[in-house]
Amino acid sequence: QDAVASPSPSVSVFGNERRWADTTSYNTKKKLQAWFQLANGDWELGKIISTSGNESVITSDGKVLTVKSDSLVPANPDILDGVEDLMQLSYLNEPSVLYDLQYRYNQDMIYTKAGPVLVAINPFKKVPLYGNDFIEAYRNKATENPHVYAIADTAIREMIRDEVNQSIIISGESGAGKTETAKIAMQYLAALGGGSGIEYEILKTNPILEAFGNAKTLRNDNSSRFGKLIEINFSETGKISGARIQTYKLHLKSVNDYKYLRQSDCCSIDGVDDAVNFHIVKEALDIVHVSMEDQESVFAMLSAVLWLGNVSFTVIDSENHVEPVADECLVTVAELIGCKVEELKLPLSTRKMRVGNDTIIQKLTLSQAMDTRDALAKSIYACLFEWLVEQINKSLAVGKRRTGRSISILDIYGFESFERNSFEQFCINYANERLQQHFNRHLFKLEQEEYIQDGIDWTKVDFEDNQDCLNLFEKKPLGLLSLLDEESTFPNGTDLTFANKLKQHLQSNSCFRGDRGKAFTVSHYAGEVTYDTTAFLEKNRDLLHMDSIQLLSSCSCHLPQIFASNMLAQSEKSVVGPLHKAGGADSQKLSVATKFKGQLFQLMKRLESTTPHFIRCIKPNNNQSPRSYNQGLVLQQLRCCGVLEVVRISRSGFPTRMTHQKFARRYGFLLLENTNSQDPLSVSVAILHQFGILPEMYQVGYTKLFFRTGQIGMLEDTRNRTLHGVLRVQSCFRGHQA
Ligand code: AOV
Ligand code: MG
Repeated sequence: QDAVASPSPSVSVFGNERRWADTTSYNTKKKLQAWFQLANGDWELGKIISTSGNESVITSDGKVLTVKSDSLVPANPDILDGVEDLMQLSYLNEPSVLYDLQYRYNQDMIYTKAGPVLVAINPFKKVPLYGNDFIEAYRNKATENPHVYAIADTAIREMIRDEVNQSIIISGESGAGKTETAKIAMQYLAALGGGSGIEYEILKTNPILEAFGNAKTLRNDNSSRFGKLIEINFSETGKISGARIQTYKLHLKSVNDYKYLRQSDCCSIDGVDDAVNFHIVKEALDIVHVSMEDQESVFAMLSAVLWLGNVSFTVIDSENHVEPVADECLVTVAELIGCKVEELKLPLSTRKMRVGNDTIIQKLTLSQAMDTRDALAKSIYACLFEWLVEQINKSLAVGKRRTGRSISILDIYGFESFERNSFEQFCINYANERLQQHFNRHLFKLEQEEYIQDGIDWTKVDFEDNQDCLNLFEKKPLGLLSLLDEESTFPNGTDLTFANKLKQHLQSNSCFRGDRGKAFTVSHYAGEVTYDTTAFLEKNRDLLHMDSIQLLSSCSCHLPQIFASNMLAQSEKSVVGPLHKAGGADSQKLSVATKFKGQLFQLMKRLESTTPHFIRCIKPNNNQSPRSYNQGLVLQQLRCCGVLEVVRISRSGFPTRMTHQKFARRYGFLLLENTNSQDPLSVSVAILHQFGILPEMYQVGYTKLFFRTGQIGMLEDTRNRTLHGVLRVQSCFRGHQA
């Protein structure tokens, strides 16, 4: 069962509408099946009855239609219905891929391979694919159906075999099933590497973090606004020895969340929601061994954040300067964080500024005071979250020795494109652009380089390199991020001046287009996205001031103190200019976008030292309903994650490779006739001949043999059967001796 199909497809780009198409000449004379497009964009299957000129008559569902011949897209023969790897399709085009996935999805086969990538379609219902029996089947290689378990299994095996750390990178839209998929992968790793008990704790970290994330954002589920990397450590014997969680939080929770909180229940939030939160989070904290005392502090901080949101202000002079109202809210916050009411009032109504050698105290206007209050609430919450993650990590770091290997699972938000795209989408899409490059580099560049290095004749297949787009973001001083930071520090900078600056400097970049007013468009690998710069500057500025940090550091409770020293450490690290600029802000801190970029680079550095395995989660409909498959929605996601390109590249190459030595050693004993030579290459060639592997199915490089998909499987089968036969004979023999 080989995936190499003929005729081989070629690629053409028809703009965004049909980024990918199979231009294989299509013989319409035969009564073949073909896809034609309905007015709503969906593809439907038809049979060609006749063709004259450039029009074809087709039947579909009992109807007879006339369509333009060149709008028809070839469909695969029925025998290829529901193939488990898209590489096996003879005609590789969008409708065929959509159909294959749908065919499988309708039979609860939610997993399909796209070459090296696993596509997972959210079933939105329980599917009978998990649990111990399935785990056993994948562990014993009793099944080859695509599955998260199979990916996890490969990761473990490659970790042990190659002694290289592994990563499983899971991406997709909100609700596509990333977190579920991560849990399923962890389930498998825990089953195979379990024994120490630590695996149960690891499995529980997800609900802990999610419960905590939800606890804060209430009805607005923002839990995946942070990327999450779970690193599971294995000992030399392949047992789980510990784990580490790292979050890449965007710090992007919008101020609206807080307003929403305030509006919903006002001061009564405290009692109601804390009761619910208390139960969920308490259980979680017990599991990660957070002491009772610390637990109380955690809830005190959570309450402080909620109460802080309710602090109101009153105008105190003719210049609109304000002071916080000393009501129940303010008093409670002061009590919870451990300071005097007056001490809390100060940073919420004034700001210390250095001018030359003098310190002046500036009074805040209402909007400044509200921003300061929200920034403080946000920071306390972010610090609390980070602190919690740290506690979890301490609890999971059982075997501190970092001798073994690890498998990291990355659950990260996928590419986003909405009607209106703001700063959040800007950051998320930038991150995905980086991840896409990692993906490209791994699958394509490394692949090609290896062929070339080994002297293989392999016509280069072009792939969409997104380096230009990354340059658009990262170039200094004239890139999107640099210009954003620059404009954010200008006192007179506005969203409009920012947009104008972009148009002025970036118009020549092919990935950039300035639009009318405050908008601009970026050509991402996944398509064009138009961003609205409204609130970009505000969201990019880190609004937390020194005064607030100082307040926290002087509090009598220990958590605020820890938070303050963490914030100080962060801002010291990130000071770009002199700490106190004359006439400028009280301290210079890194912008949100720059911090984000720093974290992203750290993440990429970690990932680059691993062998990646990719899982793309797809949401088949927007209603979370089972059995509903929206072609347009699925197609858009497939394009976003480059699934089609991957298949095309993979099946035109030689994905399996092995050194001459290893090949000779692994299969040499299967030779029926002894070769005269001990030379690995001669032995290898003899093996290839004996098994009748066709010349077009492999290539001999300087150091390695390269195979088309499916070829090595047959050799492995023979090897396993032979080995097992030998073992059986041996054990029989031993039995007789006893
Ligand atoms: P996400 O992680 O991708 O979204 P989740 O993993 O939380 O999405 O999945 C959303 C919901 O889809 C889950 O609560 C399940 O009901 C369902 N689901 C996903 N995968 C499966 C599966 N394999 N089997 C059964 N049900 C599934 V987000 O964190 O919002 O970005 O915000
Ligand atoms: Mg999630």
